[in-house]
Amino acid sequence: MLRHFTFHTAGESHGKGMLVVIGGVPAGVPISPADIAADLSRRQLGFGRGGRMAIEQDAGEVLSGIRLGETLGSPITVWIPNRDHENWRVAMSVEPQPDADDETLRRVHLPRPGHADLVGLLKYGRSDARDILERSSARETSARVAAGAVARRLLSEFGIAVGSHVTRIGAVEAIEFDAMAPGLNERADRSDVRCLDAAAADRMRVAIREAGDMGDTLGGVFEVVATGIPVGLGSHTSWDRRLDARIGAAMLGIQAIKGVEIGLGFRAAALTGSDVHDEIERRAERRGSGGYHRRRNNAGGLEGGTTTGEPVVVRVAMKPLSSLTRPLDSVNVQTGRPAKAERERSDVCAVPAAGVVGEAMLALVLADAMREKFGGDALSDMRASWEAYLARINSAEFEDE
Ligand code: EPS
Repeated sequence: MLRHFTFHTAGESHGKGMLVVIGGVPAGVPISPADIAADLSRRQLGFGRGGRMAIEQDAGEVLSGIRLGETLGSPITVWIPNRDHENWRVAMSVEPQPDADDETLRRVHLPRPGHADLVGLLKYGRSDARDILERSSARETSARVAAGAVARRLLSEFGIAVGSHVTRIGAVEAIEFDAMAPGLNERADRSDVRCLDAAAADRMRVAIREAGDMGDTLGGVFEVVATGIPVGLGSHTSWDRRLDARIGAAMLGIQAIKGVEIGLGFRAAALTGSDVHDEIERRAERRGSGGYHRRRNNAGGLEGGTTTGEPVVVRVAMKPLSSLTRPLDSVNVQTGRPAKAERERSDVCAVPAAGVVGEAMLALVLADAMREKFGGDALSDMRASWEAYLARINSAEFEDE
């Protein structure tokens, strides 16, 4: 889906590890392995995570594309080993294991409602849902976050920052904040539910603990905000070039995501045009938006599928995870008889971690749109093109200025 700044992930949750190959990164972007490791470890945190996060210590090893602290313009490969693989050597063996029984091979015949298990079994002609769930697992998001960290580093060369915070977990909703990206993550990361409202954060923790005690899980909502974006990323000219469509697809491509809103989102549908649309005024110092400014940002930084120069604000709804320790009704796909679904070790709530994944996906879409608009094999070419564009959109002469 991304055409100019691309990434491909590979790897199974309990296989040897996760791999990501990132393409379209211009040469000359300063980057250190610590930039990638920092986001990987942020993704691992969060109240409500299960036992697996005590095993993994994701840092990511760069295998290609970076030399002496700068990108080369060649594909960047990052390898994230699965420490847990040590406990899954036989079950996840590449070689056949004819002597191993179903239990040793950790075969799964009881698909979990809400999970990819059953649809994947039918579509791919498999009988063991392990063949499906190993890849549908959200462990794969570690590879996306590594790619997102590279995208974030590129964006920061242009003054663009991306952050996120949690606004809802289950029935607990935080008070609304006009959150701006610079400094947002530093504030959100201080809370183990990544929520800026301390009182709501306390109630979120209680709700997560209660759901866990009941063998249940909880979803929620996180908001991703990007600032410093120039006017003109995306395009009104074709449906698939509209940046809101690209952001929506990227967010819905995250495991367990069921809803995406931009700006006011669904709330705008209940209001009048004059309540919704953001009035325009001149503000010559706003060079990134061509000297214009919106009095508010109900549009979430996008009009006509194109960035306005105001912050891009995206809210994303995550369903409760589908691995329950008190499982729901299902069917044994070997016998066809009713049975309880597979009981797998699981997180109770992964919304705080999903916010970090949402940042990565937004950073990747924005990096793609920046490459589309400003090209550049070398960062210096890209910057020259960006500066020429800013000069052009700020060149209008007005009688009163
Ligand atoms: C996941 C189930 C859990 C999570 C995992 C995603 O793993 P396990 O089955 O090994 O207990 O911990 O998330 C990660 C490993 C991760 O790195 O985020 C699932 O079924 O999607």
